[in-house]
Amino acid sequence: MNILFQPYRLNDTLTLANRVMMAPLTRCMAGPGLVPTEQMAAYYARRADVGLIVSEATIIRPDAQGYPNTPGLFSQGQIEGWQQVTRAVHANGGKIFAQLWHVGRLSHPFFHQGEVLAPSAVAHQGSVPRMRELTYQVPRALTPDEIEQLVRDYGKAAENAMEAGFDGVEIHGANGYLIDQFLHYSTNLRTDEYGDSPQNMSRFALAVVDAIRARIGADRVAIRLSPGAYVHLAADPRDREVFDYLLAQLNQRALAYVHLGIFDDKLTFDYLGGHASDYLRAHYQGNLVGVGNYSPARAAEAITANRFDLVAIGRPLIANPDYLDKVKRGEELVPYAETMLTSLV
Ligand code: FNR
Ligand code: 8K6
Repeated sequence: MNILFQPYRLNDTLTLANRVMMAPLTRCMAGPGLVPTEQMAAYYARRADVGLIVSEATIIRPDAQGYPNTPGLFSQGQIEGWQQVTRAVHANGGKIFAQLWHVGRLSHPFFHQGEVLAPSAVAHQGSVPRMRELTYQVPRALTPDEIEQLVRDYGKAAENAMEAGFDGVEIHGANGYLIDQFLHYSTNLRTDEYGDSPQNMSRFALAVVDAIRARIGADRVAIRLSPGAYVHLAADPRDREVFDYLLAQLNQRALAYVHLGIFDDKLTFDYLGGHASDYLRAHYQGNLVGVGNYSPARAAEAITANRFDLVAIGRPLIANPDYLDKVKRGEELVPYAETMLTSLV
C-alpha cells in the first residue's frame, strides 16, 4: 500500500504529494449562474490531501450543459466562485485541476434555450437522468467554423481556469461527451476534415489540446479518454484505429497525464485486446492515470505492476472525505451509496 503514498513527479512544473487523485465527480450543486459555492469550496478542501483533485466536469459555455447546476468557467462570477475553491484547496496544501466539459449531443435546450450541437445529427436514445421529461434531441451537425469557435472557447475556458487559480486543466474527452463523439464512428458520420478517417476524427481533440497548450503550457494540460465505448455511445471495432492514431499524436505533446474514463476497469473490450487501461499503457508513453472501481489494495497492486502511474478514486472519496487517512491507518472505508449524492459532505 505504501506505493500510494509516494510523491510523484508529473513534470518539471508539478510534483504531487502522493499517487492518489480525486476523480472528477459531477455533483450538480453549483449556485445561481452556475457559480461554485462556499459549500463546494469546503467539500474540495476536505479532500486536499490527495495528490491531485480533478474538479467535477465544468462547462466551457452555456450550450455545453447537460445536467442541472453544473458549474461553468465562462463568466467572471464563475471564475470568482472557483477562486474560493482553489484558495481553500491550496490553503490545505492540495492541488486541483479543472475538468473542462462540453456534452455535445447530450445537451438539452432546457438548460440554455439554444441549439444542441454535435459532430453529426445522431440522437442519443433516452432522456436526461433524473429529469426524465427531457428527451434527448437530434443535434445539428457543427459547421467547420463552429468547430473552430469551439476550439477557441476551450482555450478561453482554460485561460479562465488559470485566472481562477487552478493548477491545470483536464480536458474531458471521455464518457461519450462532445470530444468523444468525434472519436467514435457511431456518433461521427462526417465526411469532411473532421470525419471518416482516424486522422480526421482526431482533429478536433488535438486542436483543443493544442489550443490549450499554447495558452497555459503543456505541463498543466491533461486529457481524459474512453477508448472503450461503454456509456452514452455504441462501440465500433474501427474506433481502435482512431485511438491508435490519437495516442501516437499525444505522445508527441508532453501532457501532464492521460486519464482513462471508465466506471469499472474490470471491463474488457475485444477490439482493444482486453482492459482499456492496458491498451492505454501499451500505446501511451507518458503519465497514465488508472481508475474504475479500485480498492486501495488493488490500486497499489496495479501501480506496483506498472499498469499505470497514479490512481483516481471516485465514489469512495464521496463516501470518505478522509479516504487517505483511513487507508494509511488501515481503517475500514464507509461504502458508497447513491443517496450520498444529495448532499455535499
Ligand atoms: C462520475 N464520473 C465522472 N467522470 C468525469 O470524467 N467527469 C465527471 O464529472 C464525472 N462525474 C461523476 C459523478 C458521479 C456521481 C460518479 C459516480 C461518477 C466518473 C468518475 O470520475 C469515475 O471514473 C468513476 O466513478 C469510477 O471510479 P470509482 O468511483 O469506481 O473510484
Ligand atoms: C439536484 C441533484 C441532482 C443530482 C443529479 C446527479 C446527476 C449526476 C450526473 C453524472 C453524470 C456524469 C457521469 C456520467 C454518467 C455515466 C453513468 C454510467
